[in-house]
Formats: sequence, structure tokens, C-alpha cells
Amino acid sequence: MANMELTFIAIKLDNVQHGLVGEIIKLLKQKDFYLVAMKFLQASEELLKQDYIDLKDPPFFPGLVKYMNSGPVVAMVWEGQNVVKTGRVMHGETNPADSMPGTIQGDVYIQVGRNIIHGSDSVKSAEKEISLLFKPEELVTYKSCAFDGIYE
Ligand code: DAT
Ligand code: MG
Repeated sequence: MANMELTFIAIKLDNVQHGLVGEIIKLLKQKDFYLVAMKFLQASEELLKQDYIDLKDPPFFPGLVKYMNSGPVVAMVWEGQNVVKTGRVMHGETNPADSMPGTIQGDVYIQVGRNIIHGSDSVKSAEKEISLLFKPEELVTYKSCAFDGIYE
């Protein structure tokens, strides 16, 4: 099927503390994406530096790594048609102040440096992020009994 993709989505620590993990899973599931892997971890500085390598030059990089390393995240892989793009639309803009109500960033948070959700911005970066966080055998791909009702 065209554009059947995997994306990497991580819910950051503040959101875990605010107890919104279930809400975000509910939204993605309600959209009929499939959850194919999930783990709860405190990402090491090395892992974060690798994941955010493209952002190593801006001045906020050390603060970003420190913030992300300061508590747990729920890391997930979701599957579905155009899930990378749709995941980003549901995520909202990088800066919560630019995000529309109805998006996760738009509904929940205020400051760019303290945002709550990470979603891959391309199929290529999703592949990289998934391989950083998950072994291939940790991805549980399956055909949902609802598949034929969701896709034509
Ligand atoms: P996104 O999280 O929308 O994919 P990004 O990949 O450009 O955005 O940035 C990753 C994280 O870096 C973002 O969640 C928060 C932080 N960040 C980005 N731009 C920032 C800025 N101007 N000031 C402070 N932190 C920033
Ligand atoms: Mg990004």
C-alpha cells in the first residue's frame, strides 16, 4: 500500500508527569494508526546527541539535551498510511505558540524549549530514530482486524 510508513513518536517527561501519555495514545489510536512498539526510558546524553545531531549548532542544543535527559520519555513506533506527515500535523508546530488549538502542542504547552512531544519529521529521520531506539525484533507489525474497514 502506498505511503504505508512507520514513525517515531516520543512523549516528553513533562507530559508523562502530567499524565497525558494515555490521551496521546488514544488520539493516535482513534485515528486508526497502529502502535507497533513502545518503551519507557530515560534517554542517555549520548543517545540524545545522536538523535538531535542536526541541531548540534544552535545555542539551545545543550539545554535541549539536558531537558530531554532529565526524566523519562515514552518512546513509540506507530504505523499507518502517511503517519509521518499526519503525526506531525497532530503534533502541531515546533513552537507551541504557533500551534493551532486541536493539535497536541497547541492544546497543552507554552514554551518551545519545554515542549512535550517529539515526532519524526520525515520517513528518513523516522528510520534513523527507530533504529536508535529499537531493535528490529522489537517492532511488532501486524494486520489489525479493522484494517479492511480503514483502508480501501
Ligand atoms: P520539532 O520538535 O518540532 O521536530 P526541532 O526538531 O526543530 O522541532 O527541534 C527539536 C527540539 O529542539 C524542540 O522540540 C525543542 C528544541 N528547540 C527547537 N527550536 C528551539 C528554539 N528556538 N529554542 C529552544 N528550543 C528549541
Ligand atoms: Mg524534530
